[in-house]
Amino acid sequence: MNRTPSVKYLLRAALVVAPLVAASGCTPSAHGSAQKSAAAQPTAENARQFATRVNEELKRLWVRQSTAEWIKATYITDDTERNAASINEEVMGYINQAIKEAARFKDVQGLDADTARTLHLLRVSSSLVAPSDAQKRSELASIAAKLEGLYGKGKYCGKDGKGQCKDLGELSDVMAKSRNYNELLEAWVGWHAISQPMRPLYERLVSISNEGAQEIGFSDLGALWRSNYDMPPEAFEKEAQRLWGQVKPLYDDLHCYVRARLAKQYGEDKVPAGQAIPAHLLGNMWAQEWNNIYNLVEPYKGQPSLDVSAELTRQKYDAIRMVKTGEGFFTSLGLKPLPQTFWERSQFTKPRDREVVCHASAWDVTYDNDLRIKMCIKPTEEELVTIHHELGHNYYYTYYYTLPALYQQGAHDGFHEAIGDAITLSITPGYLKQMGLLKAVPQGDKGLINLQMKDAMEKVAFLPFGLLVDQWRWEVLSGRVKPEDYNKAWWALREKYQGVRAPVERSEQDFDPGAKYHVPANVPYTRYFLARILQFQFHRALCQAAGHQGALHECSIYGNKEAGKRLQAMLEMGASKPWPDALEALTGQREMDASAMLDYFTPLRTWLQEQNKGQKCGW
Ligand code: X8Z
Ligand code: ZN
Repeated sequence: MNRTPSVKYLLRAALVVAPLVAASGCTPSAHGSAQKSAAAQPTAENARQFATRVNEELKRLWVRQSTAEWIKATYITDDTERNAASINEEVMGYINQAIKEAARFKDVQGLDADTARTLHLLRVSSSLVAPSDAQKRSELASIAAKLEGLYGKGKYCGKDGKGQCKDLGELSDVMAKSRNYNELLEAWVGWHAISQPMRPLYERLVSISNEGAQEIGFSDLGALWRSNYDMPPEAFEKEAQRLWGQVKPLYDDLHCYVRARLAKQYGEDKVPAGQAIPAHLLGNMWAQEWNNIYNLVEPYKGQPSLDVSAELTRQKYDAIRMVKTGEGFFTSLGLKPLPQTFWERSQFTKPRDREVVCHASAWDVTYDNDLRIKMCIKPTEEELVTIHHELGHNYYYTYYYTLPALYQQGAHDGFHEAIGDAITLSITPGYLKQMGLLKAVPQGDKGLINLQMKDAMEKVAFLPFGLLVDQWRWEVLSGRVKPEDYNKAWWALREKYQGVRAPVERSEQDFDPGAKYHVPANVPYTRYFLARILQFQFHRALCQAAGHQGALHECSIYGNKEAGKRLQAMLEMGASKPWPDALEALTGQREMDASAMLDYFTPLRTWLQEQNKGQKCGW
């Protein structure tokens, strides 16, 4: 599942795409009331009133912001970009101001828990912060809009620029389907050229937003991002590395096996043992998920097909039917159906007559159960999985939309990303057969290994990519990596974590991080790494609630109302409590833990180790 096309979470909340900033607003009246409170004594009661007002003002601003963002993402023009930039500018101004005002309550004794949490969430509410200098704020907002626009409009029109242009969706099809080394290379190089013009803009974004982060007391913007996990930023850095340490051995085994298979396909000279794999051979533009080359690594031939895409095409599934299928899973758990407006307001397919951001995203535009998805759905399994992912976001929104604005978020952003994915772990061959999307359920050890391989090519392969995108941004934002080394540092991390290398020489003319949506869109990425781990932890807990006995990889919670209740209880909490409380409500555990993921893949792991005997693994 590579989810290619689009997202939006720029804003804060939901996840999905969060825009640039958390939304809030800086209208004169909003300012006015913030100033009124500034004049008040720093007492616990005044802090409470301030927090209430900020929630109300933020909600108004965020609604305006996400409305502008929605219009922009579904109709990219200079005008919609300018319009969104203008409200984002206002929101950033409001937040900067509100955070400074909140600082006066820092040493107040006896704050009630909700007020203290609200003031904390306010400080970390936005993934982009502007300094108080109005000119810089306006520049930042316009840069952020331009960067996302450059990505959304990106196309490759052939080596001479005069061929038929291909957008990311078309280039991703090549990456997924072609097995021709040079054709893959051309698509890869073609797409990676779109981000060259982003470089000076990104440099400026780093510098201005760091200034903003420093004004509100963070060492840099990356430190602000890392402060959003109910622990000090240094502790979070260690936590991410701890989790990576848990899963790296599994990744290494998969890498070794896949590289050997690729060497068979493309030749030892192109894919040498003991070295990083060329980034264009793994079926995905960013080599982030490898399931598109499953047929190259299939352990046992002659087992029943796992190719859901073929069935979707054969049965002429359209976008609506695919989304209805997704909704059907959630309602089978006893969760409510999506509102009628979801069907009226979503963008399901790519419009023919205008530029849009195709990267999938889920929204509650008015923070009031105004649920939507924005996708460019094609009839593939990958897209079916992405639909469940996006609906997971929508189900979070629908269960917390009555909370105050700053609580309308996931327990942390990785929770938001993990809900739909946890559900997809229940999309077993048995379920797919029931849906008429597989002819037969694979049986026995061979069937199981094939199935686990397919899962691992998506879930396990993703882990290092999920981690490294922000390792790069943290280094860039902290100033440890300078603009003259942006690209070099990117490839050093891709090699270190993924064991993947650039297929052709790169230089500092290139800006390869910008070819991944979340960089120009300024969406933090560690959330997806956390989500890959959390989704198995959630799945294990939901399976226990459903009374499942036996191996974790055999469980499906489809149709189980007990599991639905447990899930709903966590969703309803939003961000009202520190995330360990939410995790405990669902799983009984207070720590993120990859052991469920490792358990799930035990059969495959044993098999991989057998296959890799005598191989020169590592890179
Ligand atoms: O961006 C997304 C979702 C929207 S939140 C489609 N994902 C990441 C990506 O596409 O890179 C989901 C998996 C990782
Ligand atoms: Zn998502």
